[in-house]
Amino acid sequence: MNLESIAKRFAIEGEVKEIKPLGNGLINDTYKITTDGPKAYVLQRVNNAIFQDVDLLQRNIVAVTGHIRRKLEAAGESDIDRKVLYFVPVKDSERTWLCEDGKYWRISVFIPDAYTYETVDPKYSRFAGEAFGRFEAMLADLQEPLGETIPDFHNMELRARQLREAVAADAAGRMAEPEVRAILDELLPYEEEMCKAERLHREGKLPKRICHCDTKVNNMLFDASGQVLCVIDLDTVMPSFVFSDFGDFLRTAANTVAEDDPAADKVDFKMDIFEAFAQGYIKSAGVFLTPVERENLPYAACLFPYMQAVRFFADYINGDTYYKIKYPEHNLVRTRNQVALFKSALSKVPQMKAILDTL
Ligand code: GN1
Ligand code: MG
Repeated sequence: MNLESIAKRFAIEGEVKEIKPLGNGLINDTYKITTDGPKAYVLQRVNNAIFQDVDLLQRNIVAVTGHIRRKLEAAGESDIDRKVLYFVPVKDSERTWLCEDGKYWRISVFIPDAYTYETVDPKYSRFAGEAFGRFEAMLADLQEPLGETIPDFHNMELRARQLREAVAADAAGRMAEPEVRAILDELLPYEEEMCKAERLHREGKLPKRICHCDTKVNNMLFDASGQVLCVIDLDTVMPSFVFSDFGDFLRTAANTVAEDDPAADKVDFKMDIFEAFAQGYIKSAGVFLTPVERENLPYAACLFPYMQAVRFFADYINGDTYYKIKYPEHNLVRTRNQVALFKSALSKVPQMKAILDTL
């Protein structure tokens, strides 16, 4: 496949000089394009096995980035091109995606002098909390309805059902492994408790708002001084519970180790990261959060490691059909890690509540 010929079909400036891999996402393939012009670009192949409606996905993203851009302009912000992503249209078209041989492509302008991190200290965690809260706040008045790019993406009831289906089908014959049984027995008792958000929503007590839904630490760009420039990886921006953004950030940032570290005994949920993130988040999101949303933030901090454990585990049982893996046990290692994080977070709920009470 010729990446350069794909790139040339978009309205980019200058001649392509080099295209090389960028980042470490588990879903899409990402490349950086350098040109002889003033701008560099990010080329991505969107994984359309996972994101089945790329047109809807790109329309969501264009609506969101356009809305944020207009807000930044109205607020008289400087350096706006580094504070919101811009997707380049295909030549002679308004569309921002291209399908070639069944593969879907898009290009955004590369933001220079920006840094991503796999871990954060409390100071950066506070900046991140504020940035994700601001992201949600800025989108609160978006008129255009957004579609769900992955239907029921963070629906715990669905994820629990998918795990049960994986267990029943046992497609890879992995249910015979004693450890797999043991992990299942460990996870199931919490299922009902973890499905609380869907119940609250059905009872009309919990709204859906536009959320980012993939608030991993490395989905945020910082400038050299540590200020947050913008939020990236917008494929999953869709209506969800605010728990998504609060919980998924802490799932990656408050873990003492990476989500796939095999040393599950070293996993611990870091309260200083929680406290700083909560401070930042409440500062910018406090204006719109309802009491039910606010009082359930500790639940969100437990829900996301739990949901991720269920998702990694179901993928392991299914024979690794969803997440990219680097070795055969990778999804099992990820599962153990997330189960340990879930348990650590659960044991710290009283401390989380005490912190939130002070904010
Ligand atoms: C995937 O796109 P990426 O690799 O940041 C996944 C997230 C998971 C994450 C686990 C669309 O995110 O939901 O939390 O892996 N994205 C999708 O690392 O499933
Ligand atoms: Mg990512």
